[in-house]
Amino acid sequence: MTSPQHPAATRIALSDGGLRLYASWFAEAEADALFAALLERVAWRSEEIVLFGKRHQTPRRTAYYGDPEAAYTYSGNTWTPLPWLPELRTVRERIAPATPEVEWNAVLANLYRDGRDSMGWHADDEPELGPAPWIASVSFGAERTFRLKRKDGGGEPVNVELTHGSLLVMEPPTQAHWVHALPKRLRVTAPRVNLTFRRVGVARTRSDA
Ligand SMILES: O=C(O)CCC(=O)C(=O)O
Ligand SMILES: [Mn+2]
Repeated sequence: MTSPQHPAATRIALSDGGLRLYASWFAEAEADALFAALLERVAWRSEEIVLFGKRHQTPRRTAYYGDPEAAYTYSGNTWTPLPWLPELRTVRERIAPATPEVEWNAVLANLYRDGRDSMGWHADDEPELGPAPWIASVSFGAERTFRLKRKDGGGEPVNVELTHGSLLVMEPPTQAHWVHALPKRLRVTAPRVNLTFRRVGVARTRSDA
């Protein structure tokens, strides 16, 4: 249950899925402090992916934290989780009331240094996340547009502005039917940190634990 001091979710209904957006889940001062700490303390690194046999640096910095069992493979890389930082534990605890359906055991942190950094179209549908993944996405820093479009090309794309201190929950079966991306925004000169909380492994939600 959402406690009374938290803002209500804006529900964004999708065909075959749904989003809950809490624009100010974190109050300004708390968001500022977490943003500063994460910028400094996360072990940001540049990731290399292989696409059609060619190596590329992804246009952002990333780091993966979680419980030891939450090893994760995507884009051909296996991610061994780093042990939780206190700030990441704090964020996990703070979002728990908004996502009673899931016990998060991992988080992928992304740093977009400025508007030239981005993330291409994809779904968070790796086998490790199970058939019906929930995703909770927390944003700090520069406001950026998060875009979704249906995998089958139907309907209109959906844009969601992700502000400092916001929480976006993607409900199942969104990942099965939609892809999402964070496009470049060349006017943006400030950094943004995004944390996507995931449940990696066998018992994925409280109901099937
Ligand atoms: O930065 C964002 O808002 C999106 C991140 C994302 O889609 C991911 O980490 O899988
Ligand atoms: Mn994603």
